[in-house]
Amino acid sequence: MLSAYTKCPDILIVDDDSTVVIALKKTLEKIGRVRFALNAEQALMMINEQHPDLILLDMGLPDINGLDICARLKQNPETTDIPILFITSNIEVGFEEKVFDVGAADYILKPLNPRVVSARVKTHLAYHRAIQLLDTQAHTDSLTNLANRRAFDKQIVIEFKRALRVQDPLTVALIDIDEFKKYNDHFGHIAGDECLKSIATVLGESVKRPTDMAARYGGEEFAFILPHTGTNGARKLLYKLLTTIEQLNLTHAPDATYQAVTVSIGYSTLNPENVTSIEHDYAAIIEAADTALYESKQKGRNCLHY
Ligand code: GH3
Ligand code: MG
Ligand code: MG
Ligand code: MG
Repeated sequence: MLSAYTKCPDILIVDDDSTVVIALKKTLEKIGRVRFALNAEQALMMINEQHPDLILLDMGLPDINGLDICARLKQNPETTDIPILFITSNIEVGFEEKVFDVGAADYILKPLNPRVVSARVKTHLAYHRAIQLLDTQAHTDSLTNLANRRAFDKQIVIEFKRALRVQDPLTVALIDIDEFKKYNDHFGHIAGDECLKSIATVLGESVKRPTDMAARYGGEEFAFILPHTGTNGARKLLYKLLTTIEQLNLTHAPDATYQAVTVSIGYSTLNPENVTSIEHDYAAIIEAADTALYESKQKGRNCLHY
């Protein structure tokens, strides 16, 4: 979670005047890793590939107007968060309004004063880091460090729409710790929290693709979002998870059914061709996984059901 906060910031300078680039580079190298582009086309390529933490953007570029580039980056969800500071000698009427209208964070006037540039860049990097940190915290469960319910709710909608668009299967699994009330009653809540963390670590490690998500759905219930995954693939992954958790051999309460802590799993796969309405069907896939989880509980726990 702290990586965004502590990493050396990447700064991109976009200016067609090489003397400006050299002067800025010298100033900003004390703050972060500095790259530069001499035109808009090169800049856009670098931004998409490297996702800088801050961009210093010349208003007057040879190929595309700086304002247009800024507007384009702000409209793209992938780049909208990157703070953009204009560098300009343009102080005509209405200029300030235009700069902020297109979503820039700030502007710096030429001739450049290195101390002012440095101070403004530091300020905006600090804002940017604070926002990133808050965003990470808002989407992370503080006990287990897994994605939280808010992150799950956002991601399931994104993945559902994507699955429909590319006609790709999507599996949702709900994973519930068996007889966890007995565990808490016997060992106490602090030990209960430790048990939740151990299970969560296994869950986090069992989803491997970058688009997979393991989340704490609530209490002692967890959820997986598995894009590009059909029923067979999901069954293999979830069966392995079931055994891995049992083999952790976390001693359960004496009155529990099994000696070790186990989980029950319910899962459901979306078949894109059968979908009739997005709102209804993405809730339906979670509901189906929940019904399947109930079946697993009914069948004696420590098992999975589709
Ligand atoms: P089942 O096998 O049917 O799922 O039984 P269960 O006891 O696991 O289910 P139940 O819903 O009756 O109880 C869930 C328990 O999980 C009760 C609650 O105290 C515990 N729990 C939920 N969240 C936390 C938490 O953050 N920390 C701890 N220690 N316990 C929690
Ligand atoms: Mg220029
Ligand atoms: Mg339970
Ligand atoms: Mg439960």
